[in-house]
Parts: sequence; C-alpha cells; structure tokens
Amino acid sequence: MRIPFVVTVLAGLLLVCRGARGQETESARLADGVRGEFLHTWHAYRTYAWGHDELKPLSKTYRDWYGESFYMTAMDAMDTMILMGLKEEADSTREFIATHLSFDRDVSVKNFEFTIRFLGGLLSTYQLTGDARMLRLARDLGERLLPVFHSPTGMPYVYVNLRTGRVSGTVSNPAEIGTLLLEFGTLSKLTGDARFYDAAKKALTVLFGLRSSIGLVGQSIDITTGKWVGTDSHVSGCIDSYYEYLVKCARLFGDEDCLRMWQASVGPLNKWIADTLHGGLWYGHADMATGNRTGTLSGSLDAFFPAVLALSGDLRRAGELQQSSLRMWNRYGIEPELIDYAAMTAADSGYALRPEIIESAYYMYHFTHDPRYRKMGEVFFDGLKKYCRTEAGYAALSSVISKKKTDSMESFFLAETLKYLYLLFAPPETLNFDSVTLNTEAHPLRRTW
Ligand code: DMJ
Repeated sequence: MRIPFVVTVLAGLLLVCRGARGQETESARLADGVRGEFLHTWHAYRTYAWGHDELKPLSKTYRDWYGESFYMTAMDAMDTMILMGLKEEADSTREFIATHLSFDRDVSVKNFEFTIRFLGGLLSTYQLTGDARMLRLARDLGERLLPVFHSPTGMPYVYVNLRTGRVSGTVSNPAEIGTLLLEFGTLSKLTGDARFYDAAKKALTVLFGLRSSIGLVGQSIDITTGKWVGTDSHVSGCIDSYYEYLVKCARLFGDEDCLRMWQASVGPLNKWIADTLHGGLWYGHADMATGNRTGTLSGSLDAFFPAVLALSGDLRRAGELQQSSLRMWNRYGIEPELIDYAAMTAADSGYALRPEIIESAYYMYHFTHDPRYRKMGEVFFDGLKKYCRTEAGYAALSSVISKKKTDSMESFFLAETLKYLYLLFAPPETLNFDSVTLNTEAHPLRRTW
C-alpha cells in the first residue's frame, strides 16, 4: 500500500516537533538540576561561611581574602540568584549587602578583582533590581579605586588602600590593566561622571599602544615605565580578558576605538598564537616580538576564547576551538588548569572550578542553536557533579588526574560557572542576550544610555 506524500510529510513534522519538545523538556530538567546544585552550594555557604568571603567546602569553614570579610561570595552570587528566580535568597542577600557592606576600610585590595567582582556585581544588581543603594555602593567603591590610575603612564597600580588611597604594585599585566572599562564605563554612564570611563579607557588605550610591532602583547609590564617585563604572548591568564573587553566594550558602549583595537589585535592572534595540531585548532604561546612559538600550552582559562570569537562574529574558529576545549575536558573527565596540547597531557593538573569552557558553550549555543553545545554542557555538568561535589558545596581539585579535592571554592563558581550552566539550559528569555553584555565575572550590564 502506498502512503500518500502529504501523510509522510505530516508524520515527519510530528516527529521533528516531538524531538524538539523532548529536547526542551530535557533542557528544562537540566536547568532545574543546575538550580538545585546552586541551592546545595548556597546553603552550604550560608551554613558554614555566611558573612565571609568564601566557603572552604572540605573543612566546612571559611576564608576571607584580606583577613576581614567583604562578603565576596554573597556579592558575586546575587545576580545568579535573580536570574534563577530565587527571589527570597536574592532579596535577603541584597538587604544584607546594603546594610553591612562598607568599603571604608584600611585594607589594600586588588583593583582588578574588586572591579570585576564587586563593581560588576553591584552595577548588575542595581540594574536588575533598581535598588539605588547598590549604585551608591558602586559609586563609593569606584571613587576609592580611582587612585590606581594616578600612575606616570595612566595604567593602574595593582593594589589600592580603600581608605587612604595609597597605591602599590607596579608590575601588572594586560588582563588587570585592560579589564576595567565595562565596569568603570557603566559607572560613568549611570552616574554622569565621566572620570571613571576616561581613566579606564586611557589605561586600555595606553596598553594597546605598547603592543609589539607584530601586534602582540606580553604577559607582564611595569605600569610606571611601560616596559614589558614578561614577553610571552597568549590568550591565557594575565592576558585573556584584555581581549574580551576590547570586543565587549565595543558592544556595550558602541566605542569605535575599542572595535578598532580588537580588529588590530585579532589578526596577529590568528597569525601567531593560533596553532593547528592533530587536526584541531588551539591558541598557544609565542614570543611577542618575534612570533616564535614558545609553548604548546592551553588550559581552563584559555577556554573563554571561543566565546569572544563568537561574539566578534568568527563562528568558524570559535566552533573549532570549542571542540578542542572539549577534547581537553575529556582527556581526564574534567579539565586541567593547563594542558600541553601537543602531548595531550596536563602541564598543571589543578581545576579551580573555572567557568570559561561552559561560558563558551553558552555563547556557541546562543549563536548556533546547535544542540551539540547543550550536550557539551551536560558533559561538563556531569564531570562537576562526579568529581567536585561535596557534602558542603563544591570543591576545586588539586589534580584532575588523581581527582583529589582541595579545600577551596572561589566565588566565581556561583557567579559564573553555575550561572553559565543554567543559562545554557534555561529558556532564552531568562536573560535577554542582545540587551546585555556580561562582564568577565558574568555580571550582566545593560545599555540604558
Ligand atoms: C574569574 O574571576 C574571571 O572570569 C576572570 O576573568 C578569570 N578568572 C576567574 C574565573 O576563572
């Protein structure tokens, strides 16, 4: 018996619809699972480390970065709770921050970390809730951080005393110099005070101006003289988010200079840093002056780069690179801090609960809707639960080979790792991708100007 053509087509469509519905149900289940893991971790933090910077998940105690607490995990986790719809938790945490957090302290803090975690967190929470106290705190912090830019070059000192304004630390790196404009710029836009934008933009521009004749930057620099101290070039820690902010500042502020700086940087990266080995794309290490290869190293920090490539429109390279990141993850069932991609062995076997590989899967899924990226997310989620979950939250690993845990859970696990995992599985309306730019700590900043 011949089945009429129209019946075959309708049956096919039904199967496709069912398949799509099945995938959506599965994603909703996974999003729910991530939310559950967030709550598991949040409750552990509340029980054992409330009022402190970080939970130590094995000893069930806490760690404060500077001997006294700035409530870093609470601050960093706040907008994740908002996006996950954990209203009660988010509201009470915001109330706590608003009534307890003060930056008037005789403590010398790292400008970069306070900018991405606190300034970013306060600004995003302000934009998500309209709570003016968050903006007041952000402005107060911005004022206290500003002295870092009073250097002979305009590039920031590493540390600043929040009460006295005394600065210190003259050897810095592109990431810490160039990952400030999203936050300082947003602060300017929201307060009408241009000093923040101008100082951070100047630092970024000065740094860009110091790139080598082949267009690369090194990994450490004296901010008082502008002389490079470390000339190894890559997209890993110490440099990574400098590139990220060129793309994102062009996006958030429509800043043409940032766009031009990115366009002048990405060619050299693809020429000298990109590497093809065993049929896969990697970004390794090269000397900033000559472009000579200095190492075949990549790692969990480098895994942010597919997201940046995708955001800048290069989906081909982004996809290939994300495939390599997946290989890195699968090598040990969870990714190492550094891998030698020529030998495919760990060069630094720790895993600090980092988010970057998941962040890139989220961007790739957003741009392609290819279910492959949600599948990757599932692999990452399974690995995290299998190797890092503890009775009290999640623990970093001292070795992805032995899977030995270590007593640490950085605040970015709640700010970024679980947020990106959730966003990867949650319906797109959870966060309107087109109207926000996520800072390097995954705090969404919205263009309202
Ligand atoms: C975070 O603090 C930020 O993502 C930063 O850009 C890099 N390091 C951690 C996460 O790995």
